[in-house]
Amino acid sequence: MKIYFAASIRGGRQDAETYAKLIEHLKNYGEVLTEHVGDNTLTNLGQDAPAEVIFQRDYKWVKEADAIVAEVSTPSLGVGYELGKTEEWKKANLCLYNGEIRRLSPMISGNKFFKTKRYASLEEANILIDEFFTELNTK
Ligand code: 6K6
Repeated sequence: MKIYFAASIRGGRQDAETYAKLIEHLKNYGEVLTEHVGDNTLTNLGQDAPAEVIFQRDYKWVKEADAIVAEVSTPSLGVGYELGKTEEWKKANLCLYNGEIRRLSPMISGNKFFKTKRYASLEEANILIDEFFTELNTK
């Protein structure tokens, strides 16, 4: 199982620690292609790789992923784009949101294709991840 974990980078890194913990849990279910998203040392100023290289690699990874798990609490253009591709390519998905769901973009919360789930604690998020993969693996 290849898992693409999507979360804000340029959009803001205030939840980077949560991303890292979610990634640790996701590893119980497969290979997480995007571990760098949880890297605490990655600031919103960026890495050295040229944008084209990052884009091409991430595009390919979204395409080959079996499941996309996105943390969507912090608005991010990149995550929005990746979710657009997720829908185009009909990928299994879970969009995790920590906070008031009404603040989430209606382009995600209003789209029934996306499996959007609200969580209040890391434990809750991990349970939602467990439920998602249990359902996916019994399909
Ligand atoms: C830019 C800023 C920090 O690091 C960078 C360059 N590194 C990236 N490396 C890999 N994936 C990236 C990078 N920047 C954005 N992405 C992808 O877009 C990730 O897969 C995230 O899910 C998403 C974040 O988008 P923004 O718009 O918040 O950056």
